[in-house]
Amino acid sequence: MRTEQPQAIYLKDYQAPEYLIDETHLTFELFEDHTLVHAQLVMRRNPAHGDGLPALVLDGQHLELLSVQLDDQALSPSDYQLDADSLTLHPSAERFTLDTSVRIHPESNTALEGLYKSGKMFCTQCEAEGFRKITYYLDRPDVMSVFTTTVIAEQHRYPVLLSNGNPVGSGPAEDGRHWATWEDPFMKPAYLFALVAGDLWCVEDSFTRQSGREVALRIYVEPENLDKCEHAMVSLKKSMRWDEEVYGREYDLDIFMIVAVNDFNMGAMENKGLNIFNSSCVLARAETATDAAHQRVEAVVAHEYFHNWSGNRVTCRDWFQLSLKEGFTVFRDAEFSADMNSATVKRIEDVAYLRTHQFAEDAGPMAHPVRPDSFIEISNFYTLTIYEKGSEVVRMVRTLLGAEGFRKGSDLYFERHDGQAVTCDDFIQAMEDATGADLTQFKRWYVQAGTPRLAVSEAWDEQAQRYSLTFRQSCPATPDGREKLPFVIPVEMGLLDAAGNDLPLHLQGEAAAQGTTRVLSVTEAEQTFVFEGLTAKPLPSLLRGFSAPVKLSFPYDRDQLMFLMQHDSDGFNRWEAGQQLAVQVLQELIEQHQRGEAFHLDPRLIAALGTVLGDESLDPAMVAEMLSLPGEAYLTEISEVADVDAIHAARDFARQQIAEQLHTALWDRYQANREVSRSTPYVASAEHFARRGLQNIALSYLMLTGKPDVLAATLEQFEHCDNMTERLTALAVLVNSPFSAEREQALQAFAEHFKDNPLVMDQWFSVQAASTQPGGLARVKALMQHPAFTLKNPNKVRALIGAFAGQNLVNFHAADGSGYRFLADLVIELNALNPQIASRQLAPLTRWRKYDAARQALMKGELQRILDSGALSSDVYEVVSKSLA
Ligand code: B3K
Ligand code: ZN
Repeated sequence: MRTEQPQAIYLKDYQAPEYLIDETHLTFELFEDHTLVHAQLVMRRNPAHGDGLPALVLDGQHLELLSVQLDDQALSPSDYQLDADSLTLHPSAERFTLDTSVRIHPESNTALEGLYKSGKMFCTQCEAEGFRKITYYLDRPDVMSVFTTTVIAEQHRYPVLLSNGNPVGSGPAEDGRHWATWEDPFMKPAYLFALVAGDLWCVEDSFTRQSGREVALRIYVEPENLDKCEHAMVSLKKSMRWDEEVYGREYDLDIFMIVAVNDFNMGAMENKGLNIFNSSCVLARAETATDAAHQRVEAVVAHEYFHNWSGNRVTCRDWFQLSLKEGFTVFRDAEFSADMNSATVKRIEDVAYLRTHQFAEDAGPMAHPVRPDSFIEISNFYTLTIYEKGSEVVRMVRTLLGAEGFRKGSDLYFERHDGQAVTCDDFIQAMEDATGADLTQFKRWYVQAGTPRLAVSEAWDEQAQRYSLTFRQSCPATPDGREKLPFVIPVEMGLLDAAGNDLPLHLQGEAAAQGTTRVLSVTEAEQTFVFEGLTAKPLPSLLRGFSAPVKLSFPYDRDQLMFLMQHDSDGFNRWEAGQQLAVQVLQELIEQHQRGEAFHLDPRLIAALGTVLGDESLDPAMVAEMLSLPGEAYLTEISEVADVDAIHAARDFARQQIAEQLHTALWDRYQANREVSRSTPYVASAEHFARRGLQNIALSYLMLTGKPDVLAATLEQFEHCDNMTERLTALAVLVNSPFSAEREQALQAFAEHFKDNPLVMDQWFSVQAASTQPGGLARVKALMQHPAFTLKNPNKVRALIGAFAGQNLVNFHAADGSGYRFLADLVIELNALNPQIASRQLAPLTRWRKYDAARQALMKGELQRILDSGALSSDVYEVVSKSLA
C-alpha cells in the first residue's frame, strides 16, 4: 500500500542492468512468527553497460534490514540509503560480494506474493516482482544467477524442505530443527525462485528421456490428497514426451517437482524444477473433479512444464516482453491439448473464450498491445491479451510459415538464446532467419492494441467465371490513441460448390489451381483476391480454424449458414456457421423484446440443431458444442449497447423452444449416454468427456420443460453417478430448476458429503452464484457467511464473487446497482488483503461503456467510490483510474 500516486514505467526507458549477480546463496530460517533471510550475492559491474561504478540500487519491499556487508566490511546506516522500495549502496570495486540479512513475516502475508503461508506450509510466488519481498536483490528478469538455497526449519512441522534444482545435502540442526540445501545449476532470474516447507507427502514416478537419462518426478501434496495425483502425473509424462517429439525439447534437471497449495493467486507457477500449483490445477479424480477440471489439470501441467524451455531456459528481458513466454507457452499447451483430445473441440473452446473475454478486454479501458508500452503494476498485465491473443499471434506465425518452417524457427530460437533474457523481436528474428520470411509488417500485432475488423464482400462474374473476395480491414481506436496501420491477416479459406464440396482454388495470376483450402495473406487496408475457372458462384468458407483473431463479417443469409453447418469441410467453421446463425436469430429476439413484441423464433435454428442432434456420426463433443448457444457475455460483447435483460430473456426463450421442440431427440441422446455412464466406470478420456458433455447439455435443456420424468432422471443421476461431472451437472440443473424442495435437499446433501474437500465446495459455491434465478445477490451474500467461505482464499473469491459478477449477468447488472455496490465493497476490502485478487475482481466494472446510461452512471459511481476509498494498492489504482479516464 502506498500513499503517493503510483507511476507508470515505459518500455522505451529500458536500460540494461548496471550490475550482475553471478551467484546467489540464500539461507532461510523459518520460524512461526518471523523468517530470517540471509543472502550472499556474488556480484560484478556489467561490462556491457556504461563506465565507472554507479550506485547499486537493490529492490526490496517490506523487509526489515538486519545487517549488510560489502566484501568483508560491515556497513553502518550512513554507508547506504534505505527507502520503502530499495537499498542503495556504493561499491568501490568491479567485483564484490554482498551479504544481507533481513527479517520478513510470511505468517501474516495475505497478498500471497513473496514468501507466505498456505495453511500450514510455507511457499513462494515470485513472478513478477515478489522476490523483492524476500530479500534485497536486482529483481528483474534480465539479471540471471545461479542459486544455492538452504532452508532451516522445525523438523516436526516441516519435514519436507524444497527449493529449485537438485538436492545436495540435508541434516539435523539444533532445537529440533533440520536443514536441506538445493543447488540449481541453471542461470535464472529471481522470479523463478521457489521454496516450499511443509508436512507434505509425495507421489513418485520417473520419466526416461529420449536421450536415455531418467528424471525423478514427484508431486507433493497434503496427505489427504495423495489419491488425487495420478491424473496430473500422467499428464506430466505426456507433456514431457510431447515436447520431445514436437519441439525436440528435453528436460534438463534430474528431478522435476510439483507442489499443490490451496492458497494461490492464479493457476500455477513454472519455478525451475519446482512448479507450485494451485491445488485446483493438480488434484483430480473422478469422484471430486469434473471432466473440465481434468482437462484443465492436463493443460496447466503441460503449460508449466513447457515453460521450462519457453520461459526458463529462454526468458524475458523485461516484463513488457511477457507474451514472449506466455503467448508462446499457451500456444504450445493448446496444441498439446489438441493432440491429446479433439483438436476441433479444443479450438472451438479457445476461440469462444477469446472472443468473449479477450475481445472485451481489447475494447475496454485496459486495452493494450501484446507487447505493452507501459504499465503501472505488472501484475495487472497477466491478461487475456498477453496470454490468449499472444498465443493467436504465435499461431499466425505458424500459419504463415507452415509447420516445418515454424519448427525450424523455434529450434533456432531455443538454440540461439539458450540461457538468455530476450525480446519478442528476438523471437520473430529467429523465425525470419530460419525461413527467410519477412515478418516486418506482421510485427504490428505486437504493438497495436484492439481487435481488427475484417469486412468481406464478394463479386461474381458469370461470364468470366471469376469470383472475387474483397477484404477491408480496420481497427477501432484504443485508449493509447495510436494510429492503426494494416495488419497481416492470414485468412485460411475454401470455396464450396452447390453440393458442399470444396472447389480447387485457382487464384488469378497463378498457372493452375493449388489445393482446396489455402491461406490468403491480407496485408492492405483493402485487398481483392480473384478466383478463376469456376462454373457457378461458390459459397466461401472464411477464416477456417479461426486463422486470425479478428472480427470477420460476410453477408451470409441463414440458409447459407445452415448449408455451411452441414457441409463445410472445416469442423471449426461448421460450428462457427451455427454460432452465426444463432447470433442472427438471437439478435432478432432481442429486438422483439426491446420493441415489446411477443417472441417469434426463426424455426430454422431449431431445424439446424435438430439435424445436428440426430446425426449419430458426429463427434458427440461437437454436437454438444453446436447445441450451446452463444453465451450472454458474448452477446454483450458483440452489442453496441448491451441490453442485459433483453439478452437474457431472448436466450432463455430460445433455449426453452429448443428444449420443447427437440424434446424427443434430446431425451434419446440423454438416456443413451446416461446408460453408458451407468454401466461403465468413469474414464478420463476424450471419448468419454465428449459423451458426458452431450449427456449433460441434453439434461440441462430437458429440465427447461419442467417435466416430472426429467426431474426423476436428474435425481437418479445426482444420486447414483460415480463421478463429479454428472453429479455437479445434476446439481446445477436442479439449482436452476423450479423444483425448490429438491434443489435445497440436493444442495444440502452435496455440502454435507463434500464439506471437507475445499475444491468441491468451490464448485458448490459457483453453481449457486451463477444461478440466474431471481435473488442472486442475496444468495451470494448469505453464502459468504458459510463456514467454508473465506475472502482470504483466492479460489473461494473466484468461486463465489467471480462467478456471480462474471457469469450471472442479469443479477449482477440489476438495475438498482446493488450488484455493482456489492462488488465495489468487496474490492475495497480485498484491496487491503490481496491486491492482485482485488484488481482481478474489478474487471466487470471496467466494462461500463457497454451498458445503458443509467447503468453506466452506477458503475462509474462505484469505480469512483473505490478510487476515493483511501490508500489503494497500485494494482487496484491502475485499473480504476484507467477505467475512469
Ligand atoms: N507465469 C505464471 C504467472 C505468474 C503471475 C504473476 N502474477 C503462471 C503461468 O503463466 O504459467
Ligand atoms: Zn505461463
